[in-house]
Amino acid sequence: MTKTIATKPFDGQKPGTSGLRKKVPVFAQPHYAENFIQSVFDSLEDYQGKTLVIGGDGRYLNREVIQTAIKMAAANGFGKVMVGQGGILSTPAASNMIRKYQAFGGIILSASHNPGGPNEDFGIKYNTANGGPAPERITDAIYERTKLIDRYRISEADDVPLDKIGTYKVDDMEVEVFDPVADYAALMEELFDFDAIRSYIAGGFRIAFDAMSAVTGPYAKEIIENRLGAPEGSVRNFVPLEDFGGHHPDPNLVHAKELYDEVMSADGPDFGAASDGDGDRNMVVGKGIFITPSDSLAVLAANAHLAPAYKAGLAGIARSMPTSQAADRVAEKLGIEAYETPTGWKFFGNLLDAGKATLCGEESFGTGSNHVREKDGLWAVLLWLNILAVRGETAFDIVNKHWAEYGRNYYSRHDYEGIETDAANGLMDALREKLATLPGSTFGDMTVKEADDFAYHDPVDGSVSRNQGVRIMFESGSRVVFRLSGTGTSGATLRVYLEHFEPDPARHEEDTQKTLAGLIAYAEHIAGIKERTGRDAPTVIT
Ligand code: VG1
Ligand code: CO
Repeated sequence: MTKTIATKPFDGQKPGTSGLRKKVPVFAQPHYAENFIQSVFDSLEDYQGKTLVIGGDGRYLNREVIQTAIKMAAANGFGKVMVGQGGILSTPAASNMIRKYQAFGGIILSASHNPGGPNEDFGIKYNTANGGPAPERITDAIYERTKLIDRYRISEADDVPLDKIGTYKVDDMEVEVFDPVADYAALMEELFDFDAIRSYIAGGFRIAFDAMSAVTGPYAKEIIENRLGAPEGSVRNFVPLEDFGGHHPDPNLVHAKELYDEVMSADGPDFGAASDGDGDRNMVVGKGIFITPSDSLAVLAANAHLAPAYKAGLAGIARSMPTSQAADRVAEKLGIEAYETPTGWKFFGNLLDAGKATLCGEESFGTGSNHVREKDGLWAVLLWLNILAVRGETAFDIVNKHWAEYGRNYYSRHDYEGIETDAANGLMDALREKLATLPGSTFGDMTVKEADDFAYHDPVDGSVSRNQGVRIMFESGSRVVFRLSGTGTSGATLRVYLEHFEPDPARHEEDTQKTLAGLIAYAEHIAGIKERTGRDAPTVIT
């Protein structure tokens, strides 16, 4: 039986860089999640009788909202829901399920790398039939709908037994509870040379993978230990917990420091990797070297042909605007197109669908390819393993040789988290006002060449996305980029992206922060960060 429930709009249900993210107490208000889910359905057309994939990263509220979403899908006329066992489904695995089973779309419950728990974060994201995050046209429509919504539909049926694989009924709708790992693991086995990786590991190569008590645990256990033969214990923190063990499931040098230290120690593993809450991010560390996500994208692009799925070469490489330009140099050498998109994976979808790009990446620990329409943490780790196994060299040597060949893009991101929203907006507005006056101005020995507020013209559908970040580019090729985060749940986060290109191999062993000191000083000078935000140092440096 279906009920129609009267409701009133909530303010601020605007999807950000990657879906709607709020604190759990906000999400747990009566009708809050329901309003958003109904607004998603109301913004779609022709889904009657079709299939919806549902799953999440296992965080607090995951199971409750999954039950709600299933009952609402039934009441709104979907023909079938496919849901991961235990409510578990990583973001890239959800993308694969949507594509493989030709679903109409999917609902992913996650706030990614943000902490989970009764007072932490929760999120809902809608993905379309190509398996990718809904484009702005749809997220804008969803937001408009949330402002007007006055009723939602929900079935009165019982909860679905999420822990038991099988097929159930919710009113007339079928619900299939499936193994969230099997199809994904099969896909990875198609893409990569598992035999080569298996022998490399059997030969003594040691990997440590930290699932950070988040969604990748079951995937990494199955793939890295069971299928690739890494010894038990190679995958750690592999049980998804509702509060991620009280940690930030954010794989970077701050939150995955233990793993980093271990790989750097003389008797530690040869290679370390970690993934985030929903499994789409990756951090990779080789002995003696932390590989920045921007460098990782460039090195993976230069070596992708060593993996079976990419042996015919790449169609093109896409990176988000703040990501370093290291990948562009690889594209140039390969004679393929390089694309620059706004931050957020949704902008890669059209390029991948149109066959224009094969690999995509973001500086924020995101890398992926045309195998799905999301960034994919484990995929990146496996591509690294495939390359290491085939080349038989250390990650340290591979990256250093890469720099020697292409030059090194020194790169860092400085985040100022939890600053006042008004101060953050004021800072960005003031920067925008200055843009026209900047070209030709100097700071120390640096001269500004161009400055703008990045606008993206999608080459596939012609859509235009403006105000995607302030870029200041110097004659030397160095850059400073400023933008505000679109994934936070309290206050504002200012991100400052710093990049300096160094062609000379004699200068490839310098300290990154020291090398970028001039640009860091310029960023403070031009934006007045201290004066406007009261902060004299970033909260996170990656
Ligand atoms: C951040 C990253 C961005 C990434 C987004 C979603 O967005 O900078 O590159 O696509 O998170 O990733 P923002 O707007 O906070 O800078 V995930 O793993 O949080 O879904
Ligand atoms: Co994520």
